[in-house]
Amino acid sequence: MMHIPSKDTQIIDDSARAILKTNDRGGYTVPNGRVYPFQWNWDSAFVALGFANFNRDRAWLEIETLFAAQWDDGFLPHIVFWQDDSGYFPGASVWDAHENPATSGITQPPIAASMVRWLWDSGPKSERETKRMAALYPKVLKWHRWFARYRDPEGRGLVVATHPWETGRDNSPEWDQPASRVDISGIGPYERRDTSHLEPHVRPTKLDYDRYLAIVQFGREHCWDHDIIARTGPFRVADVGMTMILLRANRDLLALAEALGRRQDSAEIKAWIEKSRAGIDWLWNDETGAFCSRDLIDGRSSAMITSASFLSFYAGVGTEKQRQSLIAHLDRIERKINWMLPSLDPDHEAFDPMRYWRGPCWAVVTFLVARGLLDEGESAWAERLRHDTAALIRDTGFYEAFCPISGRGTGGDQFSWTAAMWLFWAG
Ligand code: 9WN
Repeated sequence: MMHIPSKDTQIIDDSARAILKTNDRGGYTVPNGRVYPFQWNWDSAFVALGFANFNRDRAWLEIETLFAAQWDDGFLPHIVFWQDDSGYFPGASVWDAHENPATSGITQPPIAASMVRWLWDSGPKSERETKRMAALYPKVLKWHRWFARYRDPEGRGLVVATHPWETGRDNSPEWDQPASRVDISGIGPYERRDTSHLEPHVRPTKLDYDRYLAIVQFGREHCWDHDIIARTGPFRVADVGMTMILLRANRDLLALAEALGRRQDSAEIKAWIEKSRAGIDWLWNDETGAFCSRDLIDGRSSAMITSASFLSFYAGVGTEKQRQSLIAHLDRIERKINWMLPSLDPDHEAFDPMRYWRGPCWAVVTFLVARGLLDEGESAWAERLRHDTAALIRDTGFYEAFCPISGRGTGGDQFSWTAAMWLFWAG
């Protein structure tokens, strides 16, 4: 366990930098050396912001290395297996997706564009950095084109997740119902590695894993043909988190396109933004009073308030009435727990404060929500979220996530993106 000897900010800053250096594998950073020994897509994007605090070159390199694994059609995988490591399951051979480098066959929340913009905006805008931004720009655009081409089969302006792992919120109760129709009868025996590093009660269940693997099997059987997967796969959900994140990322990409004078691209990106703005209301659940994910197979809303529901502020969407309803939910939730922002509404029956995405607070999502609240004029709420995240890290350490009631750490420790969030925002 990471022991923080003093509450002195300088010492915590040093610890955060030390974590990023320790988890640096030369060009990319592992989320946690034991539990996640490869490069993860959205982790790396967040980690770049942490590196920017003390090594801007290294910050750019993190995202450049991630895009070095981009497929020819623009797809950006959720894991890049730069080297072998038997400490994680499912490894490269289970995915059987891409040879060199070996990757998974699914993607993750597209925040890279936003991180590239942050990186560039917060820097000297020197010739060197502008060149790096300009070199990344077409790759990010290509990824977003991939989303437009493959991940909106109904043309709604929303992002369809084809695997719970794509959402980054793996075992959110939002996926329980949509994943229940996944046929797990063909799953043979397998050995999980996560539960040998961490206590099983903080991880997804065996049933969750059976379903995760069955969906991987489907992708593999269809040679990772993303068109077929998004149209006929066993799990197809319009994810409120990925949708809001892509909408914001497109706004950030547009700012980069304009800075680079890419007129034609700007028109294309603006059209995506408009489509999403118009389509997003389909995710609004009037009874729940929140934006919720929706199962594309049966059209049902999850009717659940998760931390991702509040990303509408980050995306810059929602009517005044919708925003007020969400703020009222924050007021209610805040009275039920001690630290914001839990990943699930504590009043929901599935709330489980230590189990992964079913309750714990995750610094990265809290950061995005806080950023959105700040942008939308809710500065007191933004500061509350920052303050709570800082307190959790200060008192407990750099855990993967935190219990919103006791403040205890859950998941892996010495976690890269938690360290990055301290350096960039909370600390
Ligand atoms: C599967 C690396 C990743 C995060 C995800 C988080 C967890 C992986 C796992 O770890 O997912 O991708 O094996 O549990 O849910 O958000 O990117 O930190």
